[in-house]
Amino acid sequence: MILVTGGAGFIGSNFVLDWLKQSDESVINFDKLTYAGNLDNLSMIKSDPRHKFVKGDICDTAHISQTLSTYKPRAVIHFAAESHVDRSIRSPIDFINTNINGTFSLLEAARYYCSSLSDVAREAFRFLNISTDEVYGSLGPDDAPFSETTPYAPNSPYSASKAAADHLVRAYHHTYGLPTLTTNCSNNYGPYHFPEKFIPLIIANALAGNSLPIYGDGQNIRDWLYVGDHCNAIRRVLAHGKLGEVYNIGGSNERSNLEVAHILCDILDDLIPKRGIDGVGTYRDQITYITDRPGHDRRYAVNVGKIERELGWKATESFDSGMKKTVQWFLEHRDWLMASTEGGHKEYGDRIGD
Ligand code: NAD
Ligand code: TDX
Repeated sequence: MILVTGGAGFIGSNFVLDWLKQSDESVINFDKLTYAGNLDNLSMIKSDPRHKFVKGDICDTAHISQTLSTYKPRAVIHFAAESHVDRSIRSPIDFINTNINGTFSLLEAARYYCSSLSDVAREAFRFLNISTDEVYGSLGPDDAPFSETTPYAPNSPYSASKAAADHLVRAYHHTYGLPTLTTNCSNNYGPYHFPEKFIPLIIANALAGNSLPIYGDGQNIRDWLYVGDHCNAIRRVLAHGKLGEVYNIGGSNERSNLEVAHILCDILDDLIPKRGIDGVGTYRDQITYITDRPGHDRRYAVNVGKIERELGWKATESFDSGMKKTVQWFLEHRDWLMASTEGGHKEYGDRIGD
């Protein structure tokens, strides 16, 4: 079996669902269930005996060690993190605790677990660290996309904490021989995306008749990847990645935030037309420019040459089809969207006053 951390979050739950569709191998899902973790994401596999949920904190080394020695997974795939840049700006402490100290605890537990394994099992064991393109910092308009050799230059408490985790993973490979792999992926979108993030937030606010908040001039660029393509890439890296190596993953879909908002409004106009005073209206009318995010990275773009060349991975979802599928999914899961929006705002609001 494999063990995933953070498997009740956005990417982790997509990964667990995908994994069980394609494999008979069981999954241990170790998750603290923060505001971003939601077992409803996994309701489809509620009674599937191949999925075992363990509620736990990755900062708790003893609990992880006990989980590893009970289930004896052949791999750890580490998704668990605090993942929202705006929250990291308001209150960095949880990012330091989970992303840095939590990854350290997990590495320690994995190191001791590994040393207890037989030669054959140790040889097969993998520790796959799921990271982000944000560790490379911000690109200018004419800069080449990030490659695996781009120097780290994180700009937010979130990306700095992910960079620290990546360095620890690297050090555990070089110093202790832990069989690690790291992936640095660009912005994901798709089902179960938590509605504090840009794409689901725009969809949720559009449907609720609220303003669609665009930071600054709306010209910041992200490289969007459909979450299912990310899951495929992770499986590929787990199966064929070279130990100690880093693989960048991206969608080669660079879009400004304003373009993304326009695309979402146009899809919604098509699927669920808005009634204006004179009988016609467009969701674009709800777009509102607001104060920029402090330290807002201007542009991300990822060079995916290495994973394509060495592991034969290629993104299969086009941006157009992925966005349509995503909007459709949210329209079909409005209860999920409303429940997540309410839960997230309550928690976020509580913290704003801290
Ligand atoms: P998410 O915030 O949706 O989910 C995070 C999950 O981790 C939740 O289920 C949460 O309960 C769990 N978690 C948080 N702290 C924990 C702790 N201390 N112990 C155990 N579980 C804990 O995040 P996501 O968007 O799914 O991102 C998953 C991973 O992928 C993260 O490491 C993130 O940095 C990385 N990543 C995300 C994106 C993206 O676009 N979302 C892109 C590249 C990389
Ligand atoms: O209300 C908003 N208005 C707005 O203009 C929000 C929430 C965001 N934005 C902008 C900021 C970014 O330029 O949209 C862009 C995307 O923002 P987020 O969805 O918050 O994502 P980002 O900050 O790019 O980080 C995401 O991608 C990389 C994930 O949250 C990270 O976990 C991942 O590592």
